[in-house]
Amino acid sequence: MNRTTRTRISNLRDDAFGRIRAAVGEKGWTADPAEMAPRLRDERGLYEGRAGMLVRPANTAETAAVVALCHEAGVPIVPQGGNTGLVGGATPDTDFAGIVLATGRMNRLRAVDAVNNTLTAEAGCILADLQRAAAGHDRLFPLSLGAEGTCQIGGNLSTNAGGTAVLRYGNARELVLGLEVVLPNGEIWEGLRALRKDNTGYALRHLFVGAEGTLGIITAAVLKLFPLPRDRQTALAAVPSPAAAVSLLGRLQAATGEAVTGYELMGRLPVEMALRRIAGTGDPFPGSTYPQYVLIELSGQGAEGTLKAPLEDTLAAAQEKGEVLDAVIAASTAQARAFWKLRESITEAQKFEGASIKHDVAVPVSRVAEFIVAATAACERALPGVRVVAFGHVGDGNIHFNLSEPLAGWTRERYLGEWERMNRLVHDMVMAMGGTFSAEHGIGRLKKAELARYRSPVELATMRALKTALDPKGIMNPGRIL
Ligand code: FAD
Ligand code: 2HG
Ligand code: ZN
Repeated sequence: MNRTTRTRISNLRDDAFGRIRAAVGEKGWTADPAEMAPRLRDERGLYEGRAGMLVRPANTAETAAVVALCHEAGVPIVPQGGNTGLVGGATPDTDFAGIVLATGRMNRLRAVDAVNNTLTAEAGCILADLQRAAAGHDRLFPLSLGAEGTCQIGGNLSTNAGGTAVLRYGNARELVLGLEVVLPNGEIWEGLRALRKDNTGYALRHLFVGAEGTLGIITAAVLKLFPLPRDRQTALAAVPSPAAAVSLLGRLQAATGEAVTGYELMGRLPVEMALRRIAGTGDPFPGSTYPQYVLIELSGQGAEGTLKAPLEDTLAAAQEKGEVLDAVIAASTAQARAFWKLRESITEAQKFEGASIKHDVAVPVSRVAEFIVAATAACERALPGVRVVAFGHVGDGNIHFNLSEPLAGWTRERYLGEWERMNRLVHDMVMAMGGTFSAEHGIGRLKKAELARYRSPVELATMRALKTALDPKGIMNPGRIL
């Protein structure tokens, strides 16, 4: 690129920046380095970038105006919600000259229709606020994950978030009926339909769910609500092995069917990390250590306590067969919360335990136990001293197979140098088992090479064709996913 072209692009960009500032008003942008700093690094501390400006539109019309200006001048955009994503998708590159577009000010709950069991919310609504709003109408919005106090529904949909209730209610994709999206050329697609049935051509909403901001900006969504459960039983069971955990899941499903709402596995090491690092966590079996734990949640519409007897009976039957070593059913909401706190603290606790090479993998539930055992042995053999932190949504076949730095003898840099080798070992194994190398966190920046490696040329070319058709100038979250 010669100097004249560079100058012309820079002038275009400056002009566009000025018009963007005018479009969003004073509250809608900042270029203050201190204010921008937390928006320019990712949750895991893996990436740090730069941007010309942080833009915070107040509504869909402002978002559309900003995107149209960017489209015209070729200014790239990184959309950002709560910035809790784990694959670097919301963090700009170090040479990024475009804008970060944060959705946080678009946080109106537009409507709740209790008869239709739907809620319409803007992208910047915090997930926990939506759960509370639904509960206020005696309804459940079931999407639930550790970052729910910070992540935003636009980010949840853009990553097709999973979490702890997928087993019963599905992931984010299954919870969305309609979307409003600002397309890469600044046009608004008004797809906020609240219908369970609508076979009118391509289901466009599914293109934007899981697109991680590469195809447009989700500005609002119609989400499904469910009856608020009347009965909820939470238990922690100590089990001898992952195989026993999977077997216990089958028993619970046979006994209570759909009532199995959450089923989370935790190895002893992640539990120890949470106990050691996070204030307010407690060992549910003080004085005893067990190899594996499962957190079980049953819920249903029967009278309070209805599910307790089948839960007790199933745990007792499993104990007789040696599949359960010990178990405690929460006697109060506070105790149930404490079990969940232990589970939800693992990600934060692991941060204090040195560098982590994470693998967000899934295999068919029938192969979860085989995977955990084989992958643990392979990683320990390949990297002696590595600490396997395996936990997660075993009911969906989704295991967070994280590898914490050995306790001694390694630097962070040297350990992270093992990233590619450990990824290969784990991901090859997962793929050979009919699984996936990214179950719920997405591709972002971190797993681009894995996508290119494991997805077929036909699949990649189809994705590229979609991207080019919708975003021919490549301004939406450039360099992410593909
Ligand atoms: P961001 O991180 O801001 O963005 C994520 C991606 O979406 C980026 O590519 C961004 O460009 C894009 N994006 C954001 N908003 C929009 C929009 N409105 N339109 C278009 N693109 C947009 N994830 C799970 O799936 N399951 C879990 O159980 C889970 N637990 C977690 C626990 C902890 C403690 C943490 C820190 C993270 C966890 N995550 C989990 C990951 C993360 O919380 C989710 O991916 C979440 O859905 C991201 O939402 P966000 O608003 O923070 O999005
Ligand atoms: C969870 O299930 C999240 O807690 C985060 O998906 C997993 O820290 C992780 O790897
Ligand atoms: Zn998870």
